Amino acid sequence: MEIWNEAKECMSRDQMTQLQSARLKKAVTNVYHNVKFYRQKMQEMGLEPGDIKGIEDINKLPFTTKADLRDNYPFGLFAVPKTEIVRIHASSGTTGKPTVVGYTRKDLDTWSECVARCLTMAGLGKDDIIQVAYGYGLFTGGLGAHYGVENLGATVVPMSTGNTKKLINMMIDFEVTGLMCTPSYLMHIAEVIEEMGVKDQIKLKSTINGAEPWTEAMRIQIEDRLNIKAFDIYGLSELMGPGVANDCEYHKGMHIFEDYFLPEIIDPNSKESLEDNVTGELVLTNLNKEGMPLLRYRTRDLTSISHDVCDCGRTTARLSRFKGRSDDMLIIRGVNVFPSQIETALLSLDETTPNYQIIVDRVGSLDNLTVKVEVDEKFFSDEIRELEKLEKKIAYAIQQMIGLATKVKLVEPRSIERSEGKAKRVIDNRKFD
Ligand code: DLL
Repeated sequence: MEIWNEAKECMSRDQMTQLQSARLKKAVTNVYHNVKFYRQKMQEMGLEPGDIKGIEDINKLPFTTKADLRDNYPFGLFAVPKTEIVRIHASSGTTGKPTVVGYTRKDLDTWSECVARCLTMAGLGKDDIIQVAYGYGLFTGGLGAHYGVENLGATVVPMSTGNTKKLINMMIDFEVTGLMCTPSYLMHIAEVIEEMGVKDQIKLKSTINGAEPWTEAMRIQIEDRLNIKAFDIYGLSELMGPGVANDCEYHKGMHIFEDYFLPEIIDPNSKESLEDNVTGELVLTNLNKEGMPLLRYRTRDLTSISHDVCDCGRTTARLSRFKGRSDDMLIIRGVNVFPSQIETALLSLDETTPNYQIIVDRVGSLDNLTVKVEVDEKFFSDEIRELEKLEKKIAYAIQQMIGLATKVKLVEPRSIERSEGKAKRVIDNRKFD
């Protein structure tokens, strides 16, 4: 379906349901016959492919988890002979074996179509010059974005990460209009543009940023800072890579490409489906992947879904801004805290920057939360009393947001390490046995 050209997915809900049901039935038959792991799981559940009549039967099917990918390392979940696989990506988690994904040529075409749709949503087209500053390599960000730009017919500048000044100089010389990188790297690029004093030479129109959680406040701040439009892109290597969903110019959630990915939101504990607009864990099923199709993959990402038609006219379902991952959630003195809540509190104040780090320590049996945040140099030349006043003000804003007393430590600009990929926001020094 070549629908990204006009940038409006105008299928009715009925048409979409029909398409998804037909694709789901095919996908289930395919994995039953070609992936031992799914055949065994379905047999254990007394399920046959014919029992799945449409998407209304989705919750009869087994879930897939990251542990299943690791247990079947490296190629155990491939549904085609290895000779059909033309590319492999892998992500190295913090523990255990990496998770490996394989793509057929058709999978790569689908992927580049999805990324092209995202770029169209961000107002970019054939005439644009787009820098890709996600890492190239086993990470899906660089190459995934790259082929999407080429599929759109725009010009790709494959920067990868590593040299921010060179990126900015090329941005000026090539009159670059689009940039794809993580939101935290975009903040750093903005900082360096300001330091170099070249903001008025930049022709950038849109940036497409994802691979890590970021808040709406941060998106707006960066738009103002660089005078651009910034868009949120979601994806994960297990299902494909970047380009599963992207927000449009209304920024009221990310449109998910439902013709390729069937979304569900579940309660992570009871595993029951949740209604529209209720936050839970996103579960995704690949509807037409050949290389490594996954059924009901538990992403651990927390969001909600809406099926209302968007102001832009697109009829695809929308995922609300990600709250974080269930495994990023900190439990501090029994209270659930997400880094994104702290970011929202920090960005509600004029004095702070989005450069922060959250440190959790355990003293005796008590957990302590410290938020290190960079503030303008001028606060350090002021009286110490002023600095303490500001720390209290920030601590109060955070407490209002998370309901917990927090220690705030103000630090000088540039003292928190910058990231060119996914930022490390949390340092948890507690030992869990
Ligand atoms: O991060 C793919 C990607 C590359 C997406 C470039 C967007 C842009 P993984 O390394 O497998 O793949 O990490 C996937 O990153 O499950 C989320 O937890 C998180 N994530 C990705 N996009 C967003 C986003 C790539 N827009 C994991 N907002 C996912 C919040 C995101 N979290």
